[in-house]
Amino acid sequence: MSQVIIVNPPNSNTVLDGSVCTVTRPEDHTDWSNFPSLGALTLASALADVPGVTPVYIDGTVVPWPTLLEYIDTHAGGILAVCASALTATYEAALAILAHAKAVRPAIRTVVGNDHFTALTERCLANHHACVDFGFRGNEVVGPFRDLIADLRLGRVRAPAAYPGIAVWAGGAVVQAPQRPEPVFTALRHELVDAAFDHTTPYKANFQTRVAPRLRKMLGVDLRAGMPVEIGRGCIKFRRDDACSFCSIQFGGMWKNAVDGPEAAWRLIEHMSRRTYDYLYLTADELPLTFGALLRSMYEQAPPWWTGTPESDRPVMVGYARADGLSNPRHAETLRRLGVRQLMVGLDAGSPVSLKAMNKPLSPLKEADPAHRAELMFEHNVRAMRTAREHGLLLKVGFVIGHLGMGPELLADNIASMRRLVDEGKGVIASLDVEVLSPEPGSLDYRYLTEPVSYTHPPVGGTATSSTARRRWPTTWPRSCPA
Ligand code: B12
Ligand code: SF4
Repeated sequence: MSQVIIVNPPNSNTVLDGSVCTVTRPEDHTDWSNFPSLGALTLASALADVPGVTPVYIDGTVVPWPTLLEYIDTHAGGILAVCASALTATYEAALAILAHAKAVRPAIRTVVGNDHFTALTERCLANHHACVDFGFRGNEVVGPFRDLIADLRLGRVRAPAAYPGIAVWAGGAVVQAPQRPEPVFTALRHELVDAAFDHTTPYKANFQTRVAPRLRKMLGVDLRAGMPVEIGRGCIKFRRDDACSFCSIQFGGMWKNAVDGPEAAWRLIEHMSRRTYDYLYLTADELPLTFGALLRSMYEQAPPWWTGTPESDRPVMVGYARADGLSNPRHAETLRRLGVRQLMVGLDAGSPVSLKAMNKPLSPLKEADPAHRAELMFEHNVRAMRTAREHGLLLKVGFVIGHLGMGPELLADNIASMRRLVDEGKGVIASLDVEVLSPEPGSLDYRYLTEPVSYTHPPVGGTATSSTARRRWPTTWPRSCPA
């Protein structure tokens, strides 16, 4: 059997000297290394039935760095491929792992995927093709990744078109194959989590010290263990390729994807809760506006095992929502009835100029007086907090402060607006995460800083669901902006 290692690297700054911390420090991140990495488990599970291949799941956020590298040293002779998931914060660590594998045994093949690679494919391959043999862009790549590994096991590699979503360095240039749609992968093989290393013990220990006490205090529930659950992925704003300017989520070829209806969603939730996970982290980037129909039909078709379980014994769900989705009481009620107790919500506060600069509104501001629209959005946020309070939902509020072109006056305006909102949210805001803008690769802000002022936002795939939108940044800023 050949081993194929799927590794979720730790944040680079935690393991590599000189690598800067560009995100919240892991020790300050309440959800850090509390539960299995769904992306890595998905890819490992997809390989479980490939003949001659043993998938090896390693989460570098709980397995110590020297142990991880040592595993590659010890098993080098039997390793077919090392595959790493790369976010911007983890990309350098991912490269170090792949370079290590190549140094130990050059015949080991290396594969990389996830948001950082998707956003910066050209640059990653141009600069690092010495240690990256294959990359995959976007989310819908599980099938092609499995096909690639199966072919590598047979000692062959076909042309890129055989692996939709792949990107390779060939003849001094990047060669890519467009993504194709595929269903959300749900056949998870949980036994892989502890097959090579005991991940569960540290996950549970972290969960018990970070998440469980907080939820006990705020909701009065005792929780055992957490697990991310993907009933859908996407955000309503991706539909028109109109993400907030700081958003670095790479949706790839499909702006939204979901499991096949309410029964499939319930099956997944039942599967998780039967495995004693009682804190389910719904990974969808936005729930009420993007997946409203699915959530409503889940509520209408709730299975007997769920309706027959007392509310206090049901798993607690957490997820993401836009404030304007939550301000609708119908949405809040559906979420609450489905067992969602906590929501991560980005607040849309600020001056009209700031809202526009961050591309926050769902519909264009031009339709009405911008100041009036900003006030309406503010009201939406106040209503969202009121509705959440009425339905017993706790909010983890996020706010990005700063945007390109912001000056002292706008900063003061935004802080004042934010403070008003926080006052309104007393008793319903469980935690507040205020981040200073740090444009990450893949975001509009990053592209604005690194590419010409006007550009075409390229679709990753060629599917019907991707769109091409030409977006122009204001070349003249209002007087209060220095740019
Ligand atoms: C849930 C989540 C978390 C959870 C992870 C839970 C878990 N253990 O699984 C927690 C809260 C722990 C977390 C932590 C972090 N996260 Co996070 N997270 C998400 C979120 C909302 C969903 C990810 C997810 O599970 N999706 C479902 C799974 C199945 O998909 P996936 O992981 O994307 O993997 C698929 C593809 O990407 C691809 N793929 C992924 N890896 C690989 C590797 C190979 C070889 C191949 C072929 C394919 C491939 O195939 C997979 C199957 O479809 C995303 C937003 C988003 N929509 O992506 C942010 C997001 C990925 N996180 C982000 C960040 C910044 C972080 C942190 C760095 C934050 C911090 N301060 O430390 C840490 C990193 C932790 C680490 N080292 O792993 C950013 C990344 C931005 C960027 N450009 O890099 C995102 C996009 C959110 C955002 N915009 O801020 N996160
Ligand atoms: S920041 Fe949130 S609301 Fe804005 S585009 Fe990204 S996921 Fe959607």
